[in-house]
Amino acid sequence: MANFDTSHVKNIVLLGHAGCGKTTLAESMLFEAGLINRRGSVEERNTVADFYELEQQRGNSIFSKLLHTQWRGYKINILDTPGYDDFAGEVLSSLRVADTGIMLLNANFGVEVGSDIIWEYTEHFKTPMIFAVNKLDLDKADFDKTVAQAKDHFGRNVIVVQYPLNQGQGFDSIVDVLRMTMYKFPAQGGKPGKLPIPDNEKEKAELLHKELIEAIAENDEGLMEKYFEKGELDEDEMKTGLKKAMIHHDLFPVFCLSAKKNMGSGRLMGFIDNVCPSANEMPAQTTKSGSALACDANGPACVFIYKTISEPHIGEMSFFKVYSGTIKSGMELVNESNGVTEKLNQLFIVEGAKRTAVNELSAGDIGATIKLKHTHVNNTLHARGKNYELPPIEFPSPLMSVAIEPAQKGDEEKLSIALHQVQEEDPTVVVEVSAELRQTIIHCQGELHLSVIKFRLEHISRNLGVKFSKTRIPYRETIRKPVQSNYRHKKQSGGAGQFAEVYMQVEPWREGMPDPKGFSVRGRDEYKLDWGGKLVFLNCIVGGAIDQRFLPSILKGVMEKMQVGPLTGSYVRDVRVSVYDGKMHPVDSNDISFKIAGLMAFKQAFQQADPQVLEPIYTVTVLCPDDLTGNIIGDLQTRRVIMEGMDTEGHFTKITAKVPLAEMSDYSSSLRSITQGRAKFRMAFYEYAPVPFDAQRKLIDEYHKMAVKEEA
Ligand SMILES: Nc1nc2c(ncn2[C@@H]2O[C@H](COP(=O)(O)OP(=O)(O)O)[C@@H](O)[C@H]2O)c(=O)[nH]1
Ligand SMILES: [Mg+2]
Repeated sequence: MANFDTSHVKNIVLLGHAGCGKTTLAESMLFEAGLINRRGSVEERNTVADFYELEQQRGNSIFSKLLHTQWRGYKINILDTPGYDDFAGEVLSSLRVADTGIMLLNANFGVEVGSDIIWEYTEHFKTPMIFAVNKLDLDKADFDKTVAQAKDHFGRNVIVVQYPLNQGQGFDSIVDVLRMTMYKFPAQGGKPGKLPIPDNEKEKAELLHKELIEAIAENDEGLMEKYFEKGELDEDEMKTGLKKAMIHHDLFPVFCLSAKKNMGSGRLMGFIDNVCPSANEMPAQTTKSGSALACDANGPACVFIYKTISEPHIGEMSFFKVYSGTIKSGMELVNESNGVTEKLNQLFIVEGAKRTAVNELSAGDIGATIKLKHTHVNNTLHARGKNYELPPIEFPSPLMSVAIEPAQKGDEEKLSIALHQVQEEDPTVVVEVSAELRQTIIHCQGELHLSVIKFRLEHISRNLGVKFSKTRIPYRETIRKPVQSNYRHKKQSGGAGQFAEVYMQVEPWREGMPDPKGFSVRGRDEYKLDWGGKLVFLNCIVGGAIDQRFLPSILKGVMEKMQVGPLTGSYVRDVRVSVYDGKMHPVDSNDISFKIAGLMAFKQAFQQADPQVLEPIYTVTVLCPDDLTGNIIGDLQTRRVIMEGMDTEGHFTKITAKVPLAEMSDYSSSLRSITQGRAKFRMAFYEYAPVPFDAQRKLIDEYHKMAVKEEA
C-alpha cells in the first residue's frame, strides 16, 4: 500500500455499548472498500477484528484492534474497541490517537449504559463525534426514539444528517438531508442507488435539512451571515461548517446503518473522507513542556506509543501514532522517558491479525513496529536532540482487587513472568506484591476483566494454573489508654549470657499532646510510619539506669513488634513509648537482650492498654441513573456504611458514603448485578477507624487460630 500524506489519512474509533455492532461495521467497511472479498460475521467467528480465540468463544470484542481501509483516495484507520467498561483501558488508548469517534447506537435499545459511560470519555478528549444508529433492520428498531434519547443524554448538538425509511425487516433506504437525496440499497446491501427524495418525505426532509443548516450556521459567524443573506447554505458550505463544529466538539451528526446488511457503511466512509478532520486539522498536540507540536510530515520525527501486545514468535509489538515528521523503517528515535535510542527496524500497517510491512508512515498515520527494547505504552519517541513528551493516556483506577497465587507450588516464577507480560500489555492491570498482606494482588476493572486476565495468564505460560482469593484487609492496631509495664529478659544458661530489664510507659499518641507527667524527657524521636500514623519514642531514663547505647535496641524491639501487632499481626500506629527505667548486667547486657526486653515490655503493655483494631474506611461514590438510587442505597446499608449524601454529576445521580474496605471486596460485581451495569463507582481511602467490638473479637480469634496452625 502506498504511503498516504497526512491530509488523506483519517483515524476513526468505533465506540458503543457491547453488541451494538462495531465489529460488524468494521467488517462491512473493509468489504465495501474491497479489502476483503467476503464479509465474516461475529456468529461465524470469522471477522477480521475479533481474531482472538477468547473473543470468538465469547462472541464479543475484548481488545482494541487496528484495521485500515481505503476509500476514494483516503486511508481510513479504524480502531475497533470493546464495549464493556471492564475494558475501558482499550477504549481510552484508542480515543487518545483517534481524530473522530463513531458512537454506534442500537436502534432496538437506544442509548445504553455503555453509550453513557463511553460518552464521558469522549468528552474528556473532546473528540469530534458522529452517531450511527445501527441495526435498523431489526423489527423493533426505532430511529426517532433513539435520536430523542441521544439528544436527552448527549445534548441538542446531536443533529440528524440521515433518517431511515422502512426501518425494520424491510429496511432498505436512507434519506440524507445533507445531500438532500435518498439512497436505496439492493437486498444484499452494498452500493446504493441514488434517488430523489419521495414526495411524501419532502416536507420532513426539508425540515431536517433546515435544522441542520441552522445548527451549522449557529457555530460559524461567516456562515450565519451567508445563511441570512441567501436563506440557504450549499453542500460545501455545510461540509465546511460541519467539520469546524465537529473539531470543536460542538455538533454530532447522526447517520443510519445496518452493518449486518451492509447498508450505509459506504456513505459513512464518504462522510469520513469529506468532512471528518484529518490529524493535521486537529488542534496541535501540547507537549509536557508546554510547546505545541504541529502534525506536519516535514516536522521532526515524533511518535506516541498507545498500545503494546506480545506476539508469539515475534515478541513485543508496539502500536503508535505519528504526531510529527515522516517515520522510515530503520530510523533511530530517542525514548523521552528513559533516553534510550530505539531502532524502528520494521514498520507495519495493521489489519487485525494481519500486518503488512511498509517503508514509511507520515504524520497523522497509525502503525506498528516490533522488538523495541525499552519502550512502553505512553512513551514518546522522537528525533535526537528534541525533547518532546506527549501527554499520557490516563487509565482508570482499579475497581476490584483479588489475591492471586499459582495453582501449583513452585510455579511462582512462571506466574510473575506471566503477570509482568499481562501488565505490560494492559496498563489497567496493576500487580502489587504486598509484604504487609503477604499476598500478590491483582487490581483490575471487574469480574469480566479478571476472567480475561486468568485466560491470558494460563495461555501465556504453558500448564500454568492460577487461583484467586480475597485480599486481606490492611488493618491497623492502636491502644486507648496508657499503661506502664516492665520486662526482664534473662538468659544465663550455656554460652554468652543475656540480661536486660526495661520499664516503659506505652500510651495512645495524639498530635500536640503534652509530655508525660512524672518523667523527665531526656531524648525524643518522632517516627512517621511507612504504614501511616506515628511512633513517638521518649528517653526518660534517669541516673544511667540503662546505658544510652541500648536505647536504639529497645526501639528496634518496639518497632519489630509494631510491624506484627499483638492482636491480629497488623501494623501498630499512633503510640508513644516512654522508657523510664531499667536494669543492666555489666557482662550479659547487650543489644539483643535490650531488643527482646523492649519488644516484650511493649507487647505486654499493649495488650493491657485497651488495644483497638482499626480498619480502613473508604469514601465510595456511586454514579447511577436516578431510578436505581433506592436499590443501591439499600445494598450499601448492608455494608456498615455512613451515608454522606446525594447529588448529581452530569446526568447521573451521585451517592456518597463512607464504608469499611472489608465490606467492599465484591462490590464491583454486586453493583453490576444490582444495576445491570448501569452504574459505576469509584473509591478513595479516607481514614482508619475502630472496628466494632464483635468484629474485633472475631479478627483476633482468626489470627490466633492461624498462628497456631502455622506453628503446627
Ligand atoms: N440485525 C442486525 N444485527 C447486527 C447488526 N450489526 C451487528 N449485529 C449483530 O449484533 C451482534 C453484536 O455485533 P458486534 O459487531 O459484535 O457488536 P460490538 O460488540 O459492538 O462489536 C452480532 O450478533 C452481530 O451479528 C445489524 O445492523 N443488524
Ligand atoms: Mg466488537
